Amino acid sequence: EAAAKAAAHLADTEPPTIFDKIVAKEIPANIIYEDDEALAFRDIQPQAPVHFLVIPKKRNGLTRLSKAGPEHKALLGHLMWVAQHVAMKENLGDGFRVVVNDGPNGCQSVYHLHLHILGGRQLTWPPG
Ligand code: DGP
Repeated sequence: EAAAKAAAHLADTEPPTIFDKIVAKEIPANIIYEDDEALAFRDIQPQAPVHFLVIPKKRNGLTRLSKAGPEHKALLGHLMWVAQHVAMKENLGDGFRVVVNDGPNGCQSVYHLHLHILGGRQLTWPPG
């Protein structure tokens, strides 16, 4: 498993994104949760009263969800756990939404995997 993780990291030849600077605390962000593997911070363009992002600190090849391999399964599960953990701390007990935009058709703009968590109002369906 360690070898697979190292291989995924070596395969990550995409340029770094602004999220690496947020992880490194080189640019400010409103960080609301942090552990060894994940970071949660408020989205700079909030689409709901509560809108935060959950990201892996190390992208490790996960420029987008569709790049996920078996070696990413545990990390992906952890990010989902963080999403609901922070959502509860943010008083979103009445419900919230988790979104992953993937690629051009998904309107992804930052190529470092991130979960959007949106809540604090009645959301509508379908999304745009
Ligand atoms: P996506 O379109 O799914 O790739 O979402 C990227 C999100 O990242 C978008 O909602 C805006 C947010 N974002 C971009 N740059 C920054 C930044 O420098 N700081 C913060 N807090 N959020 C950012």
